[in-house]
Amino acid sequence: MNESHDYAPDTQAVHAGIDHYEFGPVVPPIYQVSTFAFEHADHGAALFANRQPGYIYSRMGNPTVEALEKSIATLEGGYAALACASGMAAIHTALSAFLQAGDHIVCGDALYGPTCTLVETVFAKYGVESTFVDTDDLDAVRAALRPNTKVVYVETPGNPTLVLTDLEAITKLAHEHGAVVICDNTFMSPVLQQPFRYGVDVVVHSLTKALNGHADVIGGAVVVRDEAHYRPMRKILNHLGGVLPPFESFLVHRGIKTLPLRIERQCTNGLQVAEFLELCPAVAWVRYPYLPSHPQYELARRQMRGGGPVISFELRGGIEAGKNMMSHVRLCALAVSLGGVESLIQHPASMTHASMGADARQRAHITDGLVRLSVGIENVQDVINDLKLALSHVTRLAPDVTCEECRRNPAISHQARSNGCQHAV
Ligand code: LCS
Repeated sequence: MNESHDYAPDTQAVHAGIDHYEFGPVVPPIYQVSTFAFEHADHGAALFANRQPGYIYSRMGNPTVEALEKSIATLEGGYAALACASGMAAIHTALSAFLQAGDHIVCGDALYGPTCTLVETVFAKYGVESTFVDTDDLDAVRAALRPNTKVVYVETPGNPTLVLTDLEAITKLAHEHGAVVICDNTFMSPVLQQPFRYGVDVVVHSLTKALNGHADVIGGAVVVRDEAHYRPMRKILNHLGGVLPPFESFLVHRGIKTLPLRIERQCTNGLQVAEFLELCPAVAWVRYPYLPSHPQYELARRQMRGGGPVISFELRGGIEAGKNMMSHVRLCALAVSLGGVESLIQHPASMTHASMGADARQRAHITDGLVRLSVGIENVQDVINDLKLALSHVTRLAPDVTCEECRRNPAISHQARSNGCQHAV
């Protein structure tokens, strides 16, 4: 579908999707239009009948949006991409293309919270059954598959636990059962992981994250591996209507040019920050795919070209310690989202995964004390210094069972006392 597939990924990031436009601009102009005039009635009829290439109406196609779509399809090594209004719009579109009443979907239990909610509320309302399993456990996936299972949906690494799924193994299993595999590749981006290499059928992205990278766009994409899935998927998107507007497409396409550079820096920073956190007494454990302590380190090295920007960690002292730390960062923003140039820190149980409910979070091993950090492209020492300072507030609450003051002072809650106390500074 485009000509850049012969180049290396970092070259593709700069050039893929760029076409020849009137007056020779080197980037796609922003076609900020809703509709395109036909030359005559037969021309309009030919476009509608798909007998001739061209543009009709921007919900159905727009040159600026198409340039972005070609770029994403090239980077993923897919047949084509569809730019959507958000990551959730992309997931809704992709699931709608394969599911109908009476069907069943198997989902990983570690997914972005609203993805679980979409399946368990909207698709359930339409008569689609679902089973959530640990997709790291192939036996559990095999046991969950039913004759009416049409889709196996995974996110790897999972948000926010960073549990990995073996894409090659799960795809083989799903295909044996006649189900398609949809993989959310938001955390890795095509720079670090290309699910089509492992036979995955459809990739979805939140473009809001690393692909745009600058915290100024909400967007999503569906990427299809085969031509057979392209037309039906485009039709669904056209009818659901969640398309990405031209200006947002322009911004994401601009962001993609620096994606490999940004990701490289985020991987270097991410590993250094993860190593730092692992040595902090206030931190109970750290999850980062490229840390040898990650339970699936071997798989990470095989399937991914780097650890990515996201680190999860558990503070000793649970939720109170987490809140305390997050309230004391200065450089890292206390904000949701991830994968951008700036470091962001957040608390999944009360923020991104609150909509899942406590039971679903427990099933997905999202503990109340889990903190998620997305490392940006800043100087890594500045990020580490910021975390060090914030953690020093937690350390002040480190367990001190010998503190007389604590024992005497009834104003300190049991929770605070079990976390330690403020008198032990
Ligand atoms: N997929 C993943 C893996 C995500 O992390 C998100 C958003 C989405 C899909 C949905 O994308 P959106 O519609 O927001 O473009 N994740 C968020 C997060 O972890 N914090 O804030 C949003």
